[in-house]
Amino acid sequence: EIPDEQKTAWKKHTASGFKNKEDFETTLARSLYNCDEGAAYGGTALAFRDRLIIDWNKTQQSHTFADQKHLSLEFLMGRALDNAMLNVGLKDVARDLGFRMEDVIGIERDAALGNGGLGRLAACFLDSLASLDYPAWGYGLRYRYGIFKQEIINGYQVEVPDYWLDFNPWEFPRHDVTVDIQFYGNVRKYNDDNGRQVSVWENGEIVTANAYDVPIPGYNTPTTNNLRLWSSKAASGEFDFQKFNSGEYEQSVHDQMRAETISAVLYPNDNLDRGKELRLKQQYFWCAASLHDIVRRFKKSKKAWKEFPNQIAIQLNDTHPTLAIPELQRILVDNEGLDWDTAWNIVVNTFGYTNHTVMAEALEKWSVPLIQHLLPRHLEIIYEINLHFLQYVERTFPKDRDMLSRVSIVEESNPKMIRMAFLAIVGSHKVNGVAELHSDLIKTTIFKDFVKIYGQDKFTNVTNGITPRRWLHQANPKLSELIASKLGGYDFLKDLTLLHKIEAYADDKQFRKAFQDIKYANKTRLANYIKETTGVSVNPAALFDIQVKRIHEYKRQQLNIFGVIHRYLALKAMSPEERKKMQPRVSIFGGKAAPGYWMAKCIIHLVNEVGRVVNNDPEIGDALKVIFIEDYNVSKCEIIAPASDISEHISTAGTEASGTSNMKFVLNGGLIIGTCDGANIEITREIGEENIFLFGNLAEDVEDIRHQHTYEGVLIDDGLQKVFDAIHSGMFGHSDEFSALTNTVVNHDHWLTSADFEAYCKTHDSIDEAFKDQEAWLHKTILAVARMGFFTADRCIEEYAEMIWNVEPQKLKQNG
Ligand code: 26V
Repeated sequence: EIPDEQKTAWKKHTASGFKNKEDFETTLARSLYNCDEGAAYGGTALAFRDRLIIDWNKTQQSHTFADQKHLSLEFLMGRALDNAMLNVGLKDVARDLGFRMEDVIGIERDAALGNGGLGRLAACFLDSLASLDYPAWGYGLRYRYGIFKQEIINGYQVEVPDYWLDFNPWEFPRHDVTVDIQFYGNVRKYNDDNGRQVSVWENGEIVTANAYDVPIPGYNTPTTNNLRLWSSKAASGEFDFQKFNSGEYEQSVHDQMRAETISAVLYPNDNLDRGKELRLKQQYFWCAASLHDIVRRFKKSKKAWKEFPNQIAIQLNDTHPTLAIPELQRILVDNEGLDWDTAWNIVVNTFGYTNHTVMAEALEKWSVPLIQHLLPRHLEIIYEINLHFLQYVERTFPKDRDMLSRVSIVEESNPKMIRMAFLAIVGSHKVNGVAELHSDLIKTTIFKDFVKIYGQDKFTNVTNGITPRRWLHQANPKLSELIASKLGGYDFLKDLTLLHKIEAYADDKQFRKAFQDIKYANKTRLANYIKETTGVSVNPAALFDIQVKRIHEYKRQQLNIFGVIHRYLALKAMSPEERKKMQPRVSIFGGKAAPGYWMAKCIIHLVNEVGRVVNNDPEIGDALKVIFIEDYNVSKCEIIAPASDISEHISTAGTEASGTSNMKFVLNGGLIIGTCDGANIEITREIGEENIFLFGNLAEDVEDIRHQHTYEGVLIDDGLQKVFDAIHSGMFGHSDEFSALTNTVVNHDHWLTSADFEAYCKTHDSIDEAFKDQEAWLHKTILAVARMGFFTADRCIEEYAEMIWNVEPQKLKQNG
């Protein structure tokens, strides 16, 4: 029961977002006197939404066509209300609502239209684009089901569908914005009056794309950009009334459902290409709808086609949107009558391609027969693009015969496959990686030949970043406030390099104390959450060691849990007195495994079983706790990231393109244990190598070690062997459950778990040592925070704008 005075206070403030009480009551269809947290959320969200809409409309009126567009199949937005309040600048008004604001905010479901880093990066970029006043739109799919919810039942991952749309105040259906999308059919050719060959794609099946718009408010600016999400529906003319009337309505309902299936679910794989037809349909549906929309808006401007790339830049978030390249070429040649070369010039100057992985199994390929069937005209265009490209390569490298088959967009396998990354490179004017090491690696490995062909300049690096609005101010308001108190305000939220000024306080006793208290409070908040959700009590004074991210062999959660077992065995072998001297630890894991990724699921199971044994071992007590946090997502990360002492970013060197949670943890006053991989390297350069715990083999040596494994077998580290013996003894449940996990290490150890194990454990020992000296530890963490300015997504956007899009901010007039 909520006390009356709270209700009244809340009513007063929330209703202020509405014109009057009646407006509020009719909008929510609910009496103010019958109001729970759900209604409080609904009311507050609708009130803030109304404020956004005014700025949104103004922004959209003033940005008519000079736009960048981000094509991404994933936007991992998380919650919107907190962000809307912050950006509209009324967060403090909302703070004294009658309800605890945290609880009201906590009602909102995550918009989880993404798998992990790639989708969250797109969301951070939207925040930065709006905050920096760039006119920009995101285009994505309105999945009815986002990434599945993870439940842990008896230690195993179980997937539950994420139906998130029943109350979503942040989207606006645009019933007037629809695009008809064609699939299947055939291509008819004829010569027009000028003797020019014309291709007509005809027949097949039509599905309608409906637009839903989501406002993206910038921080401390009226600029409010748009995220347009497409939803699929049976084409209006297609619902077959004849069938319906003649009693075949099952068939007609079936057709309807078939169409709606396209935008029904987000594919939960990251880093594994399975080549499913429905996924290709999703890709084309969304590319075609988006491009149609972009072209329609451009045509309204009445500008010449050659102006297209000056008005519009389209950034491809990985290869998932690559069909946009042949689609734009098709629109320009088949529909608009441009000649091939003029059209191609426009296409190449319009697109930029961001690569997010070097791992072979994640590089998309589509079978030629599948594309032929689904998109016959696009296949012709892809072949023609390839022909022009290979002719160019042959002219440039007449002696290198192998080159042609190596770089061909069409892989001569059985069946033939279209290599989407190659198509993306050929169809874009810039290609970038997401951290320095990664950008170097793509140039020297998977895209090496393309550097020869196009030269260095086509390839560039934009190191990832994160938005400090969500990942500092929202997630860690107390730290943000402390920083603001020293910097004289919150300007650092828009210019993160200003953080360097807190370096001056690294030795300030009072500041250190305040910093330490905030960390302790954040750890307590997480400890409470862990207690509520798992029943396990953890001591906030212990060292919190956190690894949260998608579960993947290359990210090496197995290395972490083997390390934990190693620690457990060591603790067990100690006398109680010795054990007391050890640094108490809480090892926290979280993350989803793709539903079909068996090895990843084994890792989750092992973590849970180890937790069950360790947490119930009376000899161990607070010396070690092992926690698996269920259903890790964006909003949980907002609680977790501020609560680490150490976080783990321990991928096999050369495999993690960048990583972005590494940035979140350091920005929130935690240190890192990591390999020399992805953005860890640049983080080290910025914060200083004395403030990070690096270990393990280097990317340049990984291939040699693997080669050695193949020819000489794997040498299992002694400590790791003890861990395996413990697992095999049945200490953590039936050892058969984990034999795949230990066998892959013994057989080939592709991820260098054994080769890096000793260094990993030793580094953890030095972390324990370092943590004992809390003053020195605080010094490190404060310096690290002060030096994180580089990793703001605002800097990324400025780099993209200058190097790739050639666009400038466009400020709205405040009172216009
Ligand atoms: C690939 C595929 C393959 C086809 C099936 C579905 C699917 C879904 C996603 C992906 C993309 C995998 C690449 C990816 O997520 N990369 C991550 O990008 C982050 C942002 O740049 C970066 O921080 C991570 O290191 C990188 O793993």
